[in-house]
Amino acid sequence: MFSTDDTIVAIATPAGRGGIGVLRVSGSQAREIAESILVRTSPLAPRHATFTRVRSAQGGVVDDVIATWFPAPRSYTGEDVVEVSAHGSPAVLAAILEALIRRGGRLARPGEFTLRAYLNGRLDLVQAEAVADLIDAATPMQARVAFDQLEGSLSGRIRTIDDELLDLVASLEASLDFPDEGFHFITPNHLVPRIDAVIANLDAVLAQAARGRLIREGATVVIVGRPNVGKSSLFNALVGQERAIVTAWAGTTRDLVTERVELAGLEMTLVDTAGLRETLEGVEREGVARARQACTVADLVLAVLDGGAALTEEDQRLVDEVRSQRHVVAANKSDVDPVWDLPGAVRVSALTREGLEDLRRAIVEALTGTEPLQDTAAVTNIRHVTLLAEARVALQQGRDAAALHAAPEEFVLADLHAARGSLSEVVGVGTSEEILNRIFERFCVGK
Ligand SMILES: Nc1nc2c(ncn2[C@@H]2O[C@H](COP(=O)(O)OP(=O)(O)OP(=O)(O)O)[C@@H](O)[C@H]2O)c(=O)[nH]1
Ligand SMILES: [Mg+2]
Repeated sequence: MFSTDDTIVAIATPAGRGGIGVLRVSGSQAREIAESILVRTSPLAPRHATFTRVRSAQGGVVDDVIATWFPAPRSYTGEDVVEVSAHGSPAVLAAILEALIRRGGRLARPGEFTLRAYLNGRLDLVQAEAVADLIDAATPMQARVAFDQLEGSLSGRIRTIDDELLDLVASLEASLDFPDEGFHFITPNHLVPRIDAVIANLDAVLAQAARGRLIREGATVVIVGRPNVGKSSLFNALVGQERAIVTAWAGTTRDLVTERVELAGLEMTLVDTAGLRETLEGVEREGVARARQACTVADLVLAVLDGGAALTEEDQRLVDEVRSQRHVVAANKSDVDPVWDLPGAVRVSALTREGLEDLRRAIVEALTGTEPLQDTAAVTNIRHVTLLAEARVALQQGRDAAALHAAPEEFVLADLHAARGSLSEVVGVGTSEEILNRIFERFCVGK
Protein backbone atom coordinates (compact mmCIF):
# COMPACT_ATOMS: atom_id res chain seq x y z
CA MET A 1 0.00 0.00 0.00
CA PHE A 2 1.02 3.60 -0.47
CA SER A 3 2.23 5.12 2.75
CA THR A 4 0.79 8.50 3.55
CA ASP A 5 1.64 8.74 7.22
CA ASP A 6 5.09 10.21 6.75
CA THR A 7 5.94 13.74 5.64
CA ILE A 8 7.41 14.11 2.16
CA VAL A 9 9.72 16.82 0.86
CA ALA A 10 11.01 17.72 -2.61
CA ILE A 11 12.29 20.53 -4.77
CA ALA A 12 9.27 21.41 -6.95
CA THR A 13 11.00 23.59 -9.54
CA PRO A 14 13.12 22.20 -12.40
CA ALA A 15 16.79 21.36 -12.01
CA GLY A 16 19.17 24.21 -12.76
CA ARG A 17 19.37 27.85 -11.81
CA GLY A 18 16.41 30.23 -11.71
CA GLY A 19 15.15 33.41 -10.09
CA ILE A 20 13.16 31.38 -7.57
CA GLY A 21 13.26 27.74 -6.50
CA VAL A 22 10.41 26.18 -4.56
CA LEU A 23 10.47 23.32 -2.08
CA ARG A 24 7.38 21.50 -0.96
CA VAL A 25 6.71 19.75 2.32
CA SER A 26 3.53 17.71 2.79
CA GLY A 27 2.26 15.54 5.61
CA SER A 28 1.17 15.70 9.23
CA GLN A 29 4.62 16.95 10.32
CA ALA A 30 4.96 19.50 7.51
CA ARG A 31 4.65 22.61 9.64
CA GLU A 32 6.80 21.29 12.47
CA ILE A 33 9.59 20.18 10.12
CA ALA A 34 9.51 23.41 8.12
CA GLU A 35 9.43 25.60 11.22
CA SER A 36 12.40 23.74 12.65
CA ILE A 37 14.66 25.09 9.92
CA LEU A 38 13.24 28.64 9.91
CA VAL A 39 14.96 31.35 11.88
CA ARG A 40 11.94 32.89 13.59
CA THR A 41 10.13 32.84 16.88
CA SER A 42 6.42 33.00 16.03
CA PRO A 43 4.69 30.10 14.29
CA LEU A 44 3.67 30.31 10.63
CA ALA A 45 0.18 31.73 10.09
CA PRO A 46 -2.19 29.80 7.77
CA ARG A 47 -2.05 30.88 4.10
CA HIS A 48 0.20 33.75 4.95
CA ALA A 49 3.43 34.40 3.06
CA THR A 50 6.15 34.86 5.67
CA PHE A 51 9.55 36.33 4.88
CA THR A 52 12.15 34.54 6.95
CA ARG A 53 15.60 32.89 6.96
CA VAL A 54 16.44 29.22 6.80
CA ARG A 55 19.24 27.29 8.39
CA SER A 56 21.10 24.38 6.86
CA ALA A 57 21.41 20.96 8.47
CA GLN A 58 24.72 22.16 9.91
CA GLY A 59 23.06 25.22 11.46
CA GLY A 60 24.45 27.98 9.22
CA VAL A 61 22.14 30.51 7.56
CA VAL A 62 21.39 29.46 3.95
CA ASP A 63 19.01 31.97 2.41
CA ASP A 64 16.12 34.37 2.89
CA VAL A 65 12.90 32.69 1.84
CA ILE A 66 9.14 33.06 1.70
CA ALA A 67 7.40 30.29 3.60
CA THR A 68 3.67 29.61 3.27
CA TRP A 69 1.69 27.12 5.33
CA PHE A 70 -1.45 25.62 3.83
CA PRO A 71 -3.28 23.78 6.62
CA ALA A 72 -5.09 20.53 5.78
CA PRO A 73 -7.42 19.92 4.09
CA ARG A 74 -7.29 23.08 1.97
CA SER A 75 -3.99 22.36 0.28
CA TYR A 76 -2.82 20.72 -2.95
CA THR A 77 -2.42 17.31 -1.30
CA GLY A 78 -5.19 17.69 1.25
CA GLU A 79 -2.54 17.40 3.98
CA ASP A 80 -0.63 20.09 5.82
CA VAL A 81 1.65 21.65 3.21
CA VAL A 82 4.44 24.19 3.54
CA GLU A 83 5.96 25.77 0.46
CA VAL A 84 9.33 27.44 0.73
CA SER A 85 10.41 29.80 -2.05
CA ALA A 86 14.13 30.42 -2.00
CA HIS A 87 16.59 31.84 -4.51
CA GLY A 88 16.78 29.38 -7.36
CA SER A 89 20.31 28.13 -6.87
CA PRO A 90 20.80 24.35 -6.97
CA ALA A 91 23.22 24.63 -4.01
CA VAL A 92 20.76 26.62 -1.89
CA LEU A 93 17.84 24.32 -2.73
CA ALA A 94 19.92 21.21 -2.03
CA ALA A 95 20.98 22.63 1.36
CA ILE A 96 17.36 23.38 2.33
CA LEU A 97 16.25 19.96 1.14
CA GLU A 98 18.96 18.31 3.20
CA ALA A 99 17.93 20.30 6.28
CA LEU A 100 14.27 19.26 5.82
CA ILE A 101 15.27 15.61 5.49
CA ARG A 102 17.53 15.87 8.56
CA ARG A 103 14.50 17.12 10.53
CA GLY A 104 12.38 14.11 9.56
CA GLY A 105 11.14 14.70 6.01
CA ARG A 106 11.32 11.88 3.48
CA LEU A 107 12.32 12.61 -0.12
CA ALA A 108 9.16 12.34 -2.24
CA ARG A 109 8.90 9.89 -5.12
CA PRO A 110 7.85 11.15 -8.58
CA GLY A 111 4.23 12.31 -8.52
CA GLU A 112 3.83 11.59 -4.83
CA PHE A 113 2.27 14.97 -4.01
CA THR A 114 -0.35 14.46 -6.70
CA LEU A 115 -0.82 10.83 -5.64
CA ARG A 116 -1.63 12.04 -2.14
CA ALA A 117 -4.02 14.63 -3.57
CA TYR A 118 -5.77 11.77 -5.36
CA LEU A 119 -5.75 9.43 -2.34
CA ASN A 120 -7.17 12.26 -0.21
CA GLY A 121 -9.93 12.93 -2.73
CA ARG A 122 -8.67 16.37 -3.78
CA LEU A 123 -8.49 15.21 -7.42
CA ASP A 124 -9.91 12.22 -9.25
CA LEU A 125 -7.60 10.12 -11.38
CA VAL A 126 -8.48 11.91 -14.63
CA GLN A 127 -7.57 15.21 -13.01
CA ALA A 128 -4.36 13.81 -11.55
CA GLU A 129 -3.34 12.58 -15.00
CA ALA A 130 -4.23 15.99 -16.40
CA VAL A 131 -1.69 17.55 -14.04
CA ALA A 132 1.07 15.51 -15.70
CA ASP A 133 -0.30 16.35 -19.15
CA LEU A 134 -0.42 20.04 -18.33
CA ILE A 135 3.20 20.00 -17.18
CA ASP A 136 4.18 18.11 -20.34
CA ALA A 137 2.14 20.34 -22.68
CA ALA A 138 4.26 21.68 -25.52
CA THR A 139 1.54 23.35 -27.60
CA PRO A 140 -1.17 25.76 -26.44
CA MET A 141 -3.82 23.26 -27.50
CA GLN A 142 -2.26 20.50 -25.40
CA ALA A 143 -2.21 22.86 -22.46
CA ARG A 144 -5.84 23.86 -22.94
CA VAL A 145 -7.14 20.32 -23.21
CA ALA A 146 -5.13 19.27 -20.15
CA PHE A 147 -6.42 22.26 -18.19
CA ASP A 148 -10.01 21.44 -19.18
CA GLN A 149 -9.51 17.95 -17.81
CA LEU A 150 -7.92 19.32 -14.68
CA GLU A 151 -10.98 21.49 -14.20
CA GLY A 152 -13.09 18.35 -14.41
CA SER A 153 -14.78 18.65 -17.82
CA LEU A 154 -14.15 15.01 -18.74
CA SER A 155 -14.82 13.72 -15.23
CA GLY A 156 -18.13 15.61 -15.36
CA ARG A 157 -19.18 14.00 -18.62
CA ILE A 158 -18.34 10.56 -17.29
CA ARG A 159 -20.25 11.25 -14.08
CA THR A 160 -23.32 12.29 -16.08
CA ILE A 161 -23.23 9.03 -18.02
CA ASP A 162 -22.75 7.08 -14.81
CA ASP A 163 -25.69 8.89 -13.16
CA GLU A 164 -27.98 7.78 -16.00
CA LEU A 165 -26.74 4.23 -15.55
CA LEU A 166 -27.28 4.39 -11.81
CA ASP A 167 -30.89 5.45 -12.43
CA LEU A 168 -31.41 2.48 -14.70
CA VAL A 169 -29.77 0.08 -12.28
CA ALA A 170 -31.94 1.36 -9.42
CA SER A 171 -35.15 0.90 -11.41
CA LEU A 172 -34.15 -2.58 -12.52
CA GLU A 173 -33.18 -3.62 -9.02
CA ALA A 174 -36.47 -2.32 -7.67
CA SER A 175 -38.31 -4.42 -10.24
CA LEU A 176 -36.36 -7.47 -9.10
CA ASP A 177 -36.79 -6.76 -5.40
CA PHE A 178 -40.54 -6.31 -5.59
CA PRO A 179 -41.64 -8.88 -8.15
CA ASP A 180 -44.99 -9.39 -6.44
CA GLU A 181 -46.13 -5.84 -6.95
CA GLY A 182 -47.12 -7.11 -10.41
CA PHE A 183 -45.61 -4.00 -11.70
CA HIS A 184 -42.32 -3.17 -13.35
CA PHE A 185 -40.49 -0.07 -12.27
CA ILE A 186 -39.13 -0.12 -15.75
CA THR A 187 -40.63 -2.19 -18.55
CA PRO A 188 -38.40 -3.96 -21.06
CA ASN A 189 -39.84 -1.66 -23.71
CA HIS A 190 -38.48 1.34 -21.89
CA LEU A 191 -35.23 -0.28 -20.97
CA VAL A 192 -33.79 -0.60 -24.47
CA PRO A 193 -34.20 3.05 -25.51
CA ARG A 194 -32.74 4.18 -22.20
CA ILE A 195 -29.65 2.03 -22.63
CA ASP A 196 -29.43 3.31 -26.20
CA ALA A 197 -29.41 6.86 -24.90
CA VAL A 198 -26.53 6.06 -22.56
CA ILE A 199 -24.63 4.39 -25.42
CA ALA A 200 -25.19 7.47 -27.56
CA ASN A 201 -23.71 9.69 -24.85
CA LEU A 202 -20.73 7.40 -24.50
CA ASP A 203 -20.27 7.36 -28.27
CA ALA A 204 -20.22 11.15 -28.32
CA VAL A 205 -17.29 11.09 -25.91
CA LEU A 206 -15.53 8.28 -27.77
CA ALA A 207 -16.02 9.96 -31.16
CA GLN A 208 -13.58 12.64 -30.08
CA ALA A 209 -11.00 10.22 -28.84
CA ALA A 210 -8.95 10.02 -32.03
CA ARG A 211 -8.74 13.80 -32.28
CA GLY A 212 -8.07 14.14 -28.59
CA ARG A 213 -5.22 11.67 -28.77
CA LEU A 214 -3.85 13.53 -31.75
CA ILE A 215 -3.69 16.71 -29.67
CA ARG A 216 -2.06 14.98 -26.73
CA GLU A 217 0.36 12.73 -28.56
CA GLY A 218 0.95 14.66 -31.77
CA ALA A 219 1.36 12.96 -35.13
CA THR A 220 4.23 11.44 -37.08
CA VAL A 221 4.29 12.51 -40.73
CA VAL A 222 6.66 10.55 -42.96
CA ILE A 223 7.71 11.99 -46.32
CA VAL A 224 8.34 9.43 -49.05
CA GLY A 225 8.86 9.41 -52.80
CA ARG A 226 11.31 8.65 -55.57
CA PRO A 227 14.84 10.07 -55.35
CA ASN A 228 15.22 13.73 -56.30
CA VAL A 229 11.52 14.67 -56.33
CA GLY A 230 12.25 17.26 -53.60
CA LYS A 231 11.36 15.46 -50.36
CA SER A 232 14.15 17.09 -48.38
CA SER A 233 13.37 20.48 -49.93
CA LEU A 234 9.71 20.17 -48.84
CA PHE A 235 10.80 18.92 -45.42
CA ASN A 236 12.99 22.01 -45.01
CA ALA A 237 10.20 24.29 -46.23
CA LEU A 238 7.76 22.80 -43.69
CA VAL A 239 10.31 22.95 -40.87
CA GLY A 240 11.27 26.50 -41.81
CA GLN A 241 15.01 25.92 -41.89
CA GLU A 242 17.62 24.17 -44.03
CA ARG A 243 17.70 21.07 -41.86
CA ALA A 244 18.11 18.27 -44.43
CA ILE A 245 20.74 18.26 -47.17
CA VAL A 246 19.44 19.06 -50.63
CA THR A 247 21.43 18.36 -53.82
CA ALA A 248 20.70 17.87 -57.48
CA TRP A 249 21.84 14.25 -57.23
CA ALA A 250 19.47 11.38 -56.68
CA GLY A 251 20.12 9.49 -53.49
CA THR A 252 21.18 12.40 -51.26
CA THR A 253 19.21 11.48 -48.16
CA ARG A 254 20.29 8.16 -46.65
CA ASP A 255 19.10 8.08 -43.05
CA LEU A 256 15.90 9.32 -41.46
CA VAL A 257 15.93 13.03 -40.62
CA THR A 258 13.45 14.04 -37.94
CA GLU A 259 12.22 17.43 -36.81
CA ARG A 260 9.35 18.64 -34.62
CA VAL A 261 7.02 21.26 -35.99
CA GLU A 262 3.73 22.74 -34.90
CA LEU A 263 0.98 22.77 -37.51
CA ALA A 264 -2.36 24.38 -36.66
CA GLY A 265 -1.58 23.86 -32.97
CA LEU A 266 -0.73 20.18 -33.43
CA GLU A 267 2.65 18.83 -32.52
CA MET A 268 4.08 16.93 -35.47
CA THR A 269 7.18 14.89 -35.97
CA LEU A 270 8.21 15.29 -39.61
CA VAL A 271 10.41 12.53 -41.00
CA ASP A 272 12.43 12.92 -44.19
CA THR A 273 13.50 9.65 -45.77
CA ALA A 274 15.73 8.22 -48.49
CA GLY A 275 14.23 8.18 -51.98
CA LEU A 276 12.49 4.91 -52.71
CA ARG A 277 14.19 2.97 -55.45
CA GLU A 278 15.51 -0.49 -56.10
CA THR A 279 19.13 -0.12 -55.31
CA LEU A 280 22.05 -2.45 -54.78
CA GLU A 281 24.29 -0.08 -52.89
CA GLY A 282 24.55 -0.83 -49.15
CA VAL A 283 23.94 2.46 -47.35
CA GLU A 284 21.21 3.58 -49.68
CA ARG A 285 19.50 0.22 -49.50
CA GLU A 286 19.47 0.46 -45.72
CA GLY A 287 18.03 3.98 -46.08
CA VAL A 288 15.20 2.71 -48.26
CA ALA A 289 14.47 -0.06 -45.76
CA ARG A 290 14.26 2.56 -43.00
CA ALA A 291 11.94 4.71 -45.11
CA ARG A 292 9.56 1.76 -45.54
CA GLN A 293 9.78 0.97 -41.83
CA ALA A 294 8.97 4.59 -40.94
CA CYS A 295 5.83 4.42 -43.08
CA THR A 296 4.47 1.60 -40.96
CA VAL A 297 4.50 3.77 -37.82
CA ALA A 298 3.37 6.97 -39.54
CA ASP A 299 0.10 8.65 -38.64
CA LEU A 300 0.23 10.15 -42.10
CA VAL A 301 2.35 9.51 -45.18
CA LEU A 302 3.20 12.45 -47.39
CA ALA A 303 3.89 10.97 -50.83
CA VAL A 304 5.88 13.40 -52.95
CA LEU A 305 5.86 13.24 -56.75
CA ASP A 306 7.73 15.39 -59.24
CA GLY A 307 5.04 17.52 -60.83
CA GLY A 308 7.43 18.68 -63.52
CA ALA A 309 8.39 15.25 -64.83
CA ALA A 310 6.43 12.38 -66.28
CA LEU A 311 4.88 10.02 -63.75
CA THR A 312 6.77 6.76 -63.54
CA GLU A 313 5.63 3.28 -62.70
CA GLU A 314 7.31 3.71 -59.30
CA ASP A 315 5.22 6.84 -58.65
CA GLN A 316 2.08 4.93 -59.51
CA ARG A 317 3.07 2.07 -57.22
CA LEU A 318 3.74 4.53 -54.38
CA VAL A 319 0.36 6.22 -54.79
CA ASP A 320 -1.32 2.80 -54.72
CA GLU A 321 0.68 1.75 -51.66
CA VAL A 322 -0.09 4.80 -49.53
CA ARG A 323 -3.80 4.59 -50.32
CA SER A 324 -4.21 1.98 -47.58
CA GLN A 325 -3.24 4.48 -44.89
CA ARG A 326 -3.83 8.12 -44.05
CA HIS A 327 -1.98 10.09 -46.69
CA VAL A 328 -1.52 13.25 -48.72
CA VAL A 329 -0.08 13.26 -52.24
CA ALA A 330 2.00 16.32 -53.14
CA ALA A 331 3.01 17.25 -56.68
CA ASN A 332 6.21 19.19 -56.05
CA LYS A 333 8.05 21.55 -58.42
CA SER A 334 4.85 23.34 -59.44
CA ASP A 335 7.11 26.16 -60.66
CA VAL A 336 8.03 23.86 -63.55
CA ASP A 337 5.44 23.39 -66.29
CA PRO A 338 3.17 20.58 -65.17
CA VAL A 339 3.24 17.53 -67.38
CA TRP A 340 0.52 15.58 -65.62
CA ASP A 341 -2.50 16.07 -63.46
CA LEU A 342 -3.42 13.72 -60.64
CA PRO A 343 -6.76 14.42 -59.00
CA GLY A 344 -6.38 15.05 -55.28
CA ALA A 345 -2.67 15.83 -55.43
CA VAL A 346 -1.65 19.12 -53.83
CA ARG A 347 0.45 21.26 -56.17
CA VAL A 348 3.35 22.83 -54.35
CA SER A 349 6.81 24.23 -54.97
CA ALA A 350 9.45 23.79 -52.30
CA LEU A 351 11.52 26.27 -54.30
CA THR A 352 9.07 29.20 -54.50
CA ARG A 353 6.93 28.09 -51.50
CA GLU A 354 3.85 28.40 -53.67
CA GLY A 355 1.14 26.03 -52.42
CA LEU A 356 2.91 25.41 -49.10
CA GLU A 357 -0.08 26.65 -47.11
CA ASP A 358 -2.37 24.34 -49.12
CA LEU A 359 -0.07 21.47 -48.28
CA ARG A 360 -0.08 22.33 -44.57
CA ARG A 361 -3.87 22.54 -44.63
CA ALA A 362 -4.16 19.22 -46.48
CA ILE A 363 -1.94 17.53 -43.87
CA VAL A 364 -3.94 18.89 -40.93
CA GLU A 365 -7.25 18.06 -42.62
CA ALA A 366 -6.17 14.52 -43.41
CA LEU A 367 -5.33 14.08 -39.73
CA THR A 368 -8.26 15.82 -38.10
CA GLY A 369 -11.06 16.25 -40.62
CA THR A 370 -12.43 19.66 -41.52
CA GLU A 371 -14.02 20.62 -38.18
CA PRO A 372 -11.87 22.86 -36.03
CA LEU A 373 -10.12 20.90 -33.28
CA GLN A 374 -10.41 23.37 -30.43
CA ASP A 375 -13.90 22.73 -29.16
CA THR A 376 -14.17 19.01 -29.39
CA ALA A 377 -11.44 17.21 -27.58
CA ALA A 378 -12.17 15.78 -24.19
CA VAL A 379 -10.70 12.27 -24.09
CA THR A 380 -7.02 12.26 -24.94
CA ASN A 381 -5.66 9.42 -22.88
CA ILE A 382 -5.50 5.83 -24.13
CA ARG A 383 -6.29 4.48 -20.66
CA HIS A 384 -9.54 6.42 -20.65
CA VAL A 385 -10.40 5.39 -24.20
CA THR A 386 -9.84 1.72 -23.41
CA LEU A 387 -12.05 1.79 -20.32
CA LEU A 388 -14.81 3.78 -22.04
CA ALA A 389 -14.74 1.29 -24.92
CA GLU A 390 -15.04 -1.55 -22.40
CA ALA A 391 -18.04 0.16 -20.83
CA ARG A 392 -19.59 0.45 -24.27
CA VAL A 393 -19.17 -3.27 -24.99
CA ALA A 394 -20.88 -4.15 -21.70
CA LEU A 395 -23.72 -1.73 -22.42
CA GLN A 396 -24.24 -3.11 -25.89
CA GLN A 397 -24.39 -6.60 -24.43
CA GLY A 398 -26.95 -5.48 -21.86
CA ARG A 399 -28.96 -3.71 -24.51
CA ASP A 400 -29.04 -6.80 -26.72
CA ALA A 401 -30.08 -8.97 -23.77
CA ALA A 402 -32.85 -6.52 -22.91
CA ALA A 403 -34.03 -6.38 -26.52
CA LEU A 404 -34.44 -10.16 -26.57
CA HIS A 405 -36.99 -9.93 -23.71
CA ALA A 406 -36.23 -13.58 -23.01
CA ALA A 407 -33.13 -12.78 -20.96
CA PRO A 408 -33.71 -12.39 -17.23
CA GLU A 409 -33.25 -8.90 -15.89
CA GLU A 410 -30.32 -10.09 -13.79
CA PHE A 411 -28.30 -10.49 -16.99
CA VAL A 412 -28.97 -6.94 -18.04
CA LEU A 413 -28.14 -5.74 -14.56
CA ALA A 414 -24.81 -7.56 -14.56
CA ASP A 415 -23.85 -5.81 -17.79
CA LEU A 416 -24.89 -2.41 -16.47
CA HIS A 417 -22.81 -3.03 -13.35
CA ALA A 418 -19.83 -4.00 -15.49
CA ALA A 419 -20.19 -0.80 -17.50
CA ARG A 420 -20.32 1.26 -14.31
CA GLY A 421 -17.20 -0.54 -13.09
CA SER A 422 -15.26 0.54 -16.17
CA LEU A 423 -16.51 4.11 -15.91
CA SER A 424 -15.48 4.43 -12.29
CA GLU A 425 -12.05 3.06 -13.08
CA VAL A 426 -11.52 5.99 -15.44
CA VAL A 427 -11.87 8.44 -12.57
CA GLY A 428 -9.92 6.13 -10.29
CA VAL A 429 -12.46 4.24 -8.19
CA GLY A 430 -11.23 0.69 -7.73
CA THR A 431 -8.10 1.29 -9.79
CA SER A 432 -5.37 -1.19 -8.90
CA GLU A 433 -2.19 -0.13 -7.20
CA GLU A 434 -0.18 -1.39 -10.15
CA ILE A 435 -1.98 0.94 -12.52
CA LEU A 436 -1.70 3.83 -10.09
CA ASN A 437 2.04 3.20 -9.86
CA ARG A 438 2.35 3.25 -13.62
CA ILE A 439 0.42 6.52 -13.85
CA PHE A 440 2.33 8.37 -11.16
CA GLU A 441 5.76 7.16 -12.31
CA ARG A 442 5.36 9.51 -15.27
CA PHE A 443 5.42 12.58 -13.06
CA CYS A 444 8.45 14.54 -12.08
CA VAL A 445 9.65 14.65 -8.49
CA GLY A 446 8.07 17.55 -6.61
CA LYS A 447 4.71 17.30 -8.41
N1 LIG B 1 12.37 23.66 -59.70
C1 LIG B 1 12.28 23.08 -58.51
N2 LIG B 1 13.30 22.32 -58.07
C2 LIG B 1 13.20 21.74 -56.86
C3 LIG B 1 12.04 21.89 -56.07
N3 LIG B 1 12.20 21.18 -54.93
C4 LIG B 1 13.41 20.59 -55.01
N4 LIG B 1 14.01 20.92 -56.18
C5 LIG B 1 15.33 20.48 -56.61
O1 LIG B 1 15.31 19.07 -56.79
C6 LIG B 1 16.57 18.51 -56.43
C7 LIG B 1 16.40 17.43 -55.42
O2 LIG B 1 15.90 17.99 -54.24
P1 LIG B 1 15.92 17.20 -52.84
O3 LIG B 1 15.13 17.97 -51.89
O4 LIG B 1 17.32 16.85 -52.48
O5 LIG B 1 15.16 15.89 -53.26
P2 LIG B 1 14.97 14.54 -52.46
O6 LIG B 1 13.66 13.97 -52.86
O7 LIG B 1 15.17 14.77 -51.01
O8 LIG B 1 16.11 13.63 -53.01
P3 LIG B 1 16.82 12.34 -52.36
O9 LIG B 1 17.17 12.66 -50.95
O10 LIG B 1 17.99 12.12 -53.20
O11 LIG B 1 15.82 11.23 -52.46
C8 LIG B 1 17.43 19.68 -55.94
O12 LIG B 1 18.23 20.10 -56.99
C9 LIG B 1 16.41 20.73 -55.57
O13 LIG B 1 16.91 22.05 -55.69
C10 LIG B 1 10.98 22.72 -56.58
O14 LIG B 1 9.93 22.92 -55.97
N5 LIG B 1 11.16 23.28 -57.81
MG1 LIG C 1 16.47 13.99 -49.70
